[in-house]
Amino acid sequence: MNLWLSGLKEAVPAEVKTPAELARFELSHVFPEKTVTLTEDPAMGEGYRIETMTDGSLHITGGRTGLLYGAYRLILDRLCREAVTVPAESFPKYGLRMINCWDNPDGSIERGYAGKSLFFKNGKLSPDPERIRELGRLLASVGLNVLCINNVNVHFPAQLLLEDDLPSLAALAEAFRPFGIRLMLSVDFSQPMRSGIPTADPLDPAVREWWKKTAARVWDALPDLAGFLVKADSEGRPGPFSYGRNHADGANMLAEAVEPYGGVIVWRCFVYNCRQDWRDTATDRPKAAWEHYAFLDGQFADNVILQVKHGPFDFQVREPLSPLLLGMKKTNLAMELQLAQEYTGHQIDLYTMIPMWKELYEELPEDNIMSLAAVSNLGDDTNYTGHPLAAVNLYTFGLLAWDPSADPETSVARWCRLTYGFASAEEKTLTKLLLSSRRIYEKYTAPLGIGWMVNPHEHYGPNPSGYEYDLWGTYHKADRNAVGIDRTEKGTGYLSQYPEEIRKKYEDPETCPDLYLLFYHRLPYTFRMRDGRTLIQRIYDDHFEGLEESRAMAEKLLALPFPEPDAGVIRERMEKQLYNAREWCDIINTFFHRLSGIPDEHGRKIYD
Ligand code: GCV
Repeated sequence: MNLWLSGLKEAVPAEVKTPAELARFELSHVFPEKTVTLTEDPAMGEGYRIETMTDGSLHITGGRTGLLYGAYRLILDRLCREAVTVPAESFPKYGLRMINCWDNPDGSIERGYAGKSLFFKNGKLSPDPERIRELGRLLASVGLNVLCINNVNVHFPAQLLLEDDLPSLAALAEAFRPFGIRLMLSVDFSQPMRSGIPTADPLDPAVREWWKKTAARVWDALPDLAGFLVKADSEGRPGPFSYGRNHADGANMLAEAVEPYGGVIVWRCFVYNCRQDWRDTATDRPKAAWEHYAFLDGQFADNVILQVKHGPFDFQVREPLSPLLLGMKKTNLAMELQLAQEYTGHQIDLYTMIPMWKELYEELPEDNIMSLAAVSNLGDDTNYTGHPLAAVNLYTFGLLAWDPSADPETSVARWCRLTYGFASAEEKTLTKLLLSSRRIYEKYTAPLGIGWMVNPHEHYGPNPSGYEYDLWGTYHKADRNAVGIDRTEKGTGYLSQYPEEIRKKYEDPETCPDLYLLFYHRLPYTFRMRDGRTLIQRIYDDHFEGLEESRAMAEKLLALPFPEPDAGVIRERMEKQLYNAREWCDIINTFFHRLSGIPDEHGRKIYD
């Protein structure tokens, strides 16, 4: 089972040790009739150039890993039955193309929907070498080059990765090396305290010294470790705030320790008050990241990257681009996406993400960020992603991280072809269904950008007021007249964190794009949308349509000739999706109907 690489019949042997050896191995099987020659040009780094020679053979010139990426380019074109496009030259847009796994040492995965960890079991690293080679191949084939293997919530005994477990970690790093993949580790900001230091204050000399010595030991064992990933002062994690320091103090202290080894500190900006009193109207959670970081612009060391979730909340179906990604011009930034379908259907409901990512790029200049990261959707299920069709998100994430101008339709169609090799009409159907899946899911879940409304903690299925009187800052404030929070200057002021042109686009409910209406505005149910419908009618319509469309999607999808075991898994998950869609539709419509007392203009069934 090798997902979109099912056309590669030979497993990568353990003897393959370098990217160039891997490139030769792969090419020899896919181009047996043709000589493909390789020349390493270190100056090309991760880039490659492919040319046809006068004798008709192909030649790849590239840096150490560039050769491998060039080889996969040729191989995927060939497996797609497309003419190999040469001459071709390509360099990745972002140097760090990262997958963040939220795997715990006990083998569980926070927000994991595809089984247990591929790396950990019973408190220890114990990967299956064959699966690591399969995974490495998948990631390399789409150009991904950094894998953070442990949860950003660093629970004991994950700290041991920097201590007793270093040799096993070094072995894992070696296993990924032929695939051009470097490991990264999530670290516990308070870890020096495990060694008897009474504080983790980033300005304390003993703490600084501890991190320097630790970095020296770690990089000695793993010379190509990419760096450390840090969640600090967030959802109960330790951080610099406990010592009256800011996050530049914290990140720069770690950056100094890893700098001699070329390491980076990827510092997450997911910082907000997760103990908010729901009665407190002065605090608006989406404003938090900006308030914690914007004033520090320009103060971070060169080897610090701030990793910012794409939206200001937390991976909802529809959120605007985080203002931090537009406002910190003097800071290295990474945008964090989430392949794990935490709020987007748990890898049960179909949800193809590339259309959503492309919307983010409509407002994000490509050069504002220097790296792209995604929370992993992987686990030890045979098909790696739980739902076989969820693998499209991993594949397209790789393409986007290499080249943000990747076209959604072509990318998804190629994934379909590589994975299933259907006839053209069936491939078109599947491509279309996948591309429409996000919008369908959006229609039957929380309306028009309001987000949340999910079952608390688990985050699957509807519960309109599940978080309403809770501590997490995620309120909709629906009453009998109106719903939403005013985030304009007249309201919480969140919108003021954006540049002028974005403010203008969203500030007036009359002109604000519909799908963001309830993210930015508090509106009466009788508010007239631009198409003439009332807000409440639009909510009802979207939900009925979402349910109908998911039924139509199921019918078309289940008629496609998927092979087993995928066919069975797809059927089983689609049944659950249909149940979920109906629950969402009926519960959201009933919720708003009971509050507003306004009937559906079309007289469809809503419960009293
Ligand atoms: C790893 C959300 C998730 C948490 C996750 C957190 C984060 O709150 O529900 O499981 O923790 O985001 O991104 O750090």
